[in-house]
Amino acid sequence: MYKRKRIALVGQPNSGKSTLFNQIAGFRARTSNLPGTTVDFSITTVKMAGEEHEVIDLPGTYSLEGMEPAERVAIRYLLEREVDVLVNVVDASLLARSLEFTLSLMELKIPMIVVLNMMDEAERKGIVIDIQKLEEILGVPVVPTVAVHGKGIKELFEKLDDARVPEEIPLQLSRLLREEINKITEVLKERIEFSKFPIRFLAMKLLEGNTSINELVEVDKDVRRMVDQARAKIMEVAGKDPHDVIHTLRHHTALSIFEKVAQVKRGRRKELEYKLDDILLHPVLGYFFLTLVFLVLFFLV
Ligand SMILES: Nc1nc2c(ncn2[C@@H]2O[C@H](COP(=O)(O)OP(=O)(O)OP(=O)(O)O)[C@@H](O)[C@H]2O)c(=O)[nH]1
Ligand SMILES: [Mg+2]
Repeated sequence: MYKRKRIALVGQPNSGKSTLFNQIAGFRARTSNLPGTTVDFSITTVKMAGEEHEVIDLPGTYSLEGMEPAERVAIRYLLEREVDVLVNVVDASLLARSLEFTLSLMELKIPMIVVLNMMDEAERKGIVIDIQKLEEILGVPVVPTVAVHGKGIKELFEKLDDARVPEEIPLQLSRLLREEINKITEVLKERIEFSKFPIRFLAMKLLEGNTSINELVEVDKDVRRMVDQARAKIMEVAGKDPHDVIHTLRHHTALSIFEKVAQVKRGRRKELEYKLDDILLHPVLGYFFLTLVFLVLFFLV
């Protein structure tokens, strides 16, 4: 029987999720240049290529931590509801930074598609992205879009069926981290009968001290004690909270992916534009040119 797909738009604040949602839904959810515009989720049903889908616009979130109330709405939605396809909306002009969150989302093991939005902005900054290479590295479809102009939305829906659970991109974990994660994973496996998420993901999040996971997953006293001991051990050896250690590793992995797929070029025309900007917007020279323009206008009129 045909099952309607539930598609969640997830990504960092200001990446263009609501703009994409509006284009899909044909109505106006609130968008603005301020991060944190969407604070609750909106749902719409769309019919594309004869199939009905449910699309959910989630508040922006920088990580799976959930520091802000709006971020928590997004994370809880992802963790509690059945999502068939996770559409990770990324600001292509801030690719290096955005890939960190993409790597976190990949750990959820939900079929995924990456939308590289703001391609116009990336182009303006001279960032050239090798889409095919990024697809190969991430192991999921990557669709370039310019949501404000409705570009790429048809292609996104065409690729829905190609969404797949990403393979894990391993972080360069130290032996100690690996051992502690494995230990917690083994104990969790014995105690948790059913989990929507990979047990290893849960183990890692407990070790990181992730608040959202701690609120959602009930673990007994023994596991809690074990996690606390592991956290203390890592803190002692690395001199940092396990969360910070793992965050740094994810940051390095994201950066190395960025370096493999992106090039920053400044065309000659762009160079000229930047030089002109520098002169015309100069704190002192700028006023001189402004006065000159007024004088020219004055004599012309
Ligand atoms: N240049 C350009 N601007 C875009 C594009 N897509 C969205 N924007 C603009 O980016 C800003 C943020 O867009 P939103 O859709 O509100 O972003 P969001 O991801 O929903 O933000 P939060 O709800 O805060 O998470 C708006 O001013 C949009 O008009 C795009 O492809 N290109
Ligand atoms: Mg929004």
